[in-house]
Amino acid sequence: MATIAKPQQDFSILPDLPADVFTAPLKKPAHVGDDWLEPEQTNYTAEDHAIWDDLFARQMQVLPGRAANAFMAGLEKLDLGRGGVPEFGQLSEELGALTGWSVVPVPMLIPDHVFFWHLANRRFPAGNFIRTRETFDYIQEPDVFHDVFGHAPMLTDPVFADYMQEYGRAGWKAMRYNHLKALGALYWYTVEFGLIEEAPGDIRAYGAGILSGPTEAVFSVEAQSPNRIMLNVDRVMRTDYVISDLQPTYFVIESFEDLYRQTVERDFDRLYRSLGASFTYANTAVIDVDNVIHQGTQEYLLRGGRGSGAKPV
Ligand code: HBI
Ligand code: FE
Repeated sequence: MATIAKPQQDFSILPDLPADVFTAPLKKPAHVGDDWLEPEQTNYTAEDHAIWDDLFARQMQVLPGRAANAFMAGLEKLDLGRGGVPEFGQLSEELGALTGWSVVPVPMLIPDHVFFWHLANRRFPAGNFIRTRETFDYIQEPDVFHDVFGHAPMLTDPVFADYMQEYGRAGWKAMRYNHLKALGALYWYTVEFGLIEEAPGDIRAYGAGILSGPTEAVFSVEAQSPNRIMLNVDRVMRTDYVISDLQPTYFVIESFEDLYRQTVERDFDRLYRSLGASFTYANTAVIDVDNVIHQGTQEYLLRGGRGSGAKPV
């Protein structure tokens, strides 16, 4: 049967996608090859560099005491506040020396299987552009600030670095089962919107989607509205997610080791065979087996969420 995962796939060159796998049609720009990599990094203007510096300064107002220690240490190790958009060659050398990862420029959102292939090779694809003053607060597509400020620091953590590579490998398996939505939920609730309990009662954010913006950095760890639930990989992979507003639920890990262990120990073949076509749990659900740290009021969502003027309380 063509959809059964091979035990260990070779990712040295981009594998062919089986014909029965569903993919979103993305139009490849003429100047990139099958790897979707830009020939070189954008030559950012002085204004672009100033935008990076202002975004950086804004985050530093809110991250201390709210971002995970591993993230703050990563910012420091990579010296991401040295001024201006980082040069990927130098950044990759520094990251490479720490965990073997590199950062490579891509024009836009790239196809899932290409994204996963880069991750499986410890390359993180980062947007080759930066937002403008007009889109300072909210952008649709991930730019270099989200991708580098948000994601690169965690790639300096050896365990998290391995988790991201495993995720890339797992992506190919999920695609062969046509259950990428389920694995996408795991990425969403960990890599993008994950929280970690660093000490009893001390909840910090490590997700890039949280840490690259000012509002959710506070909301995720302090607001009364959202649920905070200890992460269980099975439960998370059955949970719906929304991409355009503050999260109604965050999942909290006890350590990166535990996240890594839960992920590699879970038999995803078996899980995918048991899944239906849609998610079992709404993104607001609290279920009886959950280990709940905080049951949210959902006041923000009930008042109308983004665009309603509701305060992120
Ligand atoms: N492309 N550039 C880019 N950045 C992403 O984060 C990204 C992507 N393509 C696909 C993708 N993410 C998803 O497959 C995962 O987030 C699940
Ligand atoms: Fe991201």
